[in-house]
Amino acid sequence: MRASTLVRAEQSPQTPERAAFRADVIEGLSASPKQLAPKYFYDEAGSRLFDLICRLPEYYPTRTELGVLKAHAGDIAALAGPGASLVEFGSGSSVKVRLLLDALERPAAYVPIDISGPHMRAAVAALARDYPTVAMTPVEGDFTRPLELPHLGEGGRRIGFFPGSTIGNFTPAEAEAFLTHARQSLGAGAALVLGFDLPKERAVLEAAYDDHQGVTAAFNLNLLTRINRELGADFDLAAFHHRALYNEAESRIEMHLESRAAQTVRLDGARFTFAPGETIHTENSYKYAVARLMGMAQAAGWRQAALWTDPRGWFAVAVLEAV
Ligand code: SAH
Ligand code: AVI
Repeated sequence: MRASTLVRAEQSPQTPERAAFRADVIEGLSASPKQLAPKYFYDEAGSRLFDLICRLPEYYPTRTELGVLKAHAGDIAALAGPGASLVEFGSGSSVKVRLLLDALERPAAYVPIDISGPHMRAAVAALARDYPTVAMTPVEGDFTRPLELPHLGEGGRRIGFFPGSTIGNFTPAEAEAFLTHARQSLGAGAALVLGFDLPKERAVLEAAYDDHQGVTAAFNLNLLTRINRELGADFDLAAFHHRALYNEAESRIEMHLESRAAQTVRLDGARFTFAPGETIHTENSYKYAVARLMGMAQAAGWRQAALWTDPRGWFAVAVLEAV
């Protein structure tokens, strides 16, 4: 089989998701500055790399949030009440939800939502073996778009779960819109357990997003591998360099892929030229002060029922209730 035939074979089938990916990549590489949406990091390789990131010594958010959740799982269970249903936005490997499932009184259902379908389904299959009495209905999809949630029974409370500081990967306007839509889709009487990363020293932040082993660099560069494989582009990975910098004025870590030289990349009939040092902006990770995020939550129709941080004040978990 010739190489060109192979490329075409990998590009099929032309699903609506693949067509949207192609359109977004062409639009993002045509923009100035060039940009790509972070939701596209998560193909199967990207999801595996994210799991490795969570175990890195420099990447404090996962273990810090796990500490806060462990300390307050009982408080969350008391707020949720018996027979609650959990809906996790961006469930990944469904690790943190185990703390809640262990603490809740007779949890009824778990609905993980994730764009990375095969990775989510493998995680949920393992979870279902450990929690056989909890009804599990995974939903593969983009949580920034209207999604049909499965019917969740009427018995217990609906609890949204949005950990990991994934809210920080939205712009502030997108984050507020997400909080509004989450409240509407969870419905009256719902609560939302929201984990978010707090502003801190530049050195700590930049190390967390540019680790010594180069795992975060591989995660960032995997986006180009994915575009080559799924869309037939010809990115030369060796010609791009991972960059992570703290933009203090915007209170966000930015990840970029920086072109090492003048070069042209082809995708379909289009050609995208790069100057040396020019970047593709691939991710923002906002670090919100508590007051700012609680202001956004309030504007989105939520009130703060509880809020905890770790002893260093690096990461916060809030429980919000629909007003
Ligand atoms: N909740 C887990 C995983 C966080 S990583 C934790 O806290 O550890 C972010 C997860 O969100 C990934 O699994 C990714 O696939 C998913 N994700 C990112 N953007 C998404 C989108 N727009 N729609 C649905 N899932 C998304
Ligand atoms: C999923 N998200 C909250 C991670 C973050 O920290 O913004 C993604 C990530 N990017 C680089 N490292 C981790």
